[in-house]
Amino acid sequence: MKRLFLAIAPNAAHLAQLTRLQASLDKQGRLVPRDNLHMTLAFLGQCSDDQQEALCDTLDRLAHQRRLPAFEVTLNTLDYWLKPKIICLKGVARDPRLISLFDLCQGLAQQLGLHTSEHSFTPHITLMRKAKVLPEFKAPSLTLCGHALHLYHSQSSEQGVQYKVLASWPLTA
Ligand code: 3AM
Repeated sequence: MKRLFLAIAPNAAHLAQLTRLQASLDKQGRLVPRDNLHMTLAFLGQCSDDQQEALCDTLDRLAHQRRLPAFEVTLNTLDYWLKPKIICLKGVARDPRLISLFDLCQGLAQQLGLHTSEHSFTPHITLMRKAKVLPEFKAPSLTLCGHALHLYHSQSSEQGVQYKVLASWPLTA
């Protein structure tokens, strides 16, 4: 079994902006390493090899049929989420293509008997975990263009959590 999730990776320019933003956060928490910064579309939980294969086959087919839409989303608000104790840069899913990609990922998870989100979708990138308080400054605005969907394997090791990309699919403009 592998702990998997589907997500979008920020490009190099966005990573630079995000790490600058992280540098200005109070050090009361654990910064997410640069290589781990991502925008989750579906946390899938523990997946068997069969579930992973079925997921990848379906996403291969949808990508081939150009049914995975590219999208834009603006993340411009810093927020502190009390329950998971994270600080994130969040936005609102206004682009219908992003909403349909989120619905598609959640629908696939449901069909395969995997974890689905019980919350409404708030696009966000987690910047800090084990955070104590929300910093009081205005966030920069960052517009992400989603051009690829990635399947990540989340592995815990002594060095911390590592995310490895297992598969990627192009999103069609
Ligand atoms: O994009 P973020 O950082 O919010 O919080 C975890 C992270 O999301 C989330 O999956 C992403 C990759 O690890 N996650 C981890 N465990 C989870 C759970 N049990 C979870 N989401 C929901 N339920």
